[in-house]
Amino acid sequence: MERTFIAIKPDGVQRKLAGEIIRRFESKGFTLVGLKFLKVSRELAEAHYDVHREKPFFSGLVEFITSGPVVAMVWEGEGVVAAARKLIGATNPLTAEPGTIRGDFGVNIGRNIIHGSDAVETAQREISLWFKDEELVNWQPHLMPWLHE
Ligand code: YYY
Ligand code: MG
Repeated sequence: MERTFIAIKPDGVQRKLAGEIIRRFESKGFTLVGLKFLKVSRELAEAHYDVHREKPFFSGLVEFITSGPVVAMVWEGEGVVAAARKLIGATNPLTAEPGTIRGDFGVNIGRNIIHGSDAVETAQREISLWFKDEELVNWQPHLMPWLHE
């Protein structure tokens, strides 16, 4: 079953949006398989955003993501990687559609509340970067027959 890595960034945590965000993923029908609350080290932040190392916003991004606690999660479900990106909305909250997390709660690209893996391979890389195997829970939610034919 497909899995994706989701992180509620320090602004989302400070703004008390964690419950609302988790509710949206739950309500959609995805399954939580990993969750932790942590202050991110510079080393983890730089590894996570390695693809953006040469970008002008990289140092500010690392500074921001290490500035306060984040909620790191792994969610599971059919097509969850792409569907989570839809729930999250466009990178810039100002242009993100209303109804998406960034569209509903954000105004600035540098404070866009949440991270979601952009592809299945990226998700696998990010999940193994943030979580040990034994921190992920394999379980079968009882509502599966009500979500799938
Ligand atoms: O995957 P996503 O988070 O939607 O965007 P990315 O293009 O991967 O950029 C990662 C992160 O960097 C973004 O969430 C905010 C920040 N950022 C920025 O501060 N300024 C930009 N011009 C582009 C991205
Ligand atoms: Mg990205």
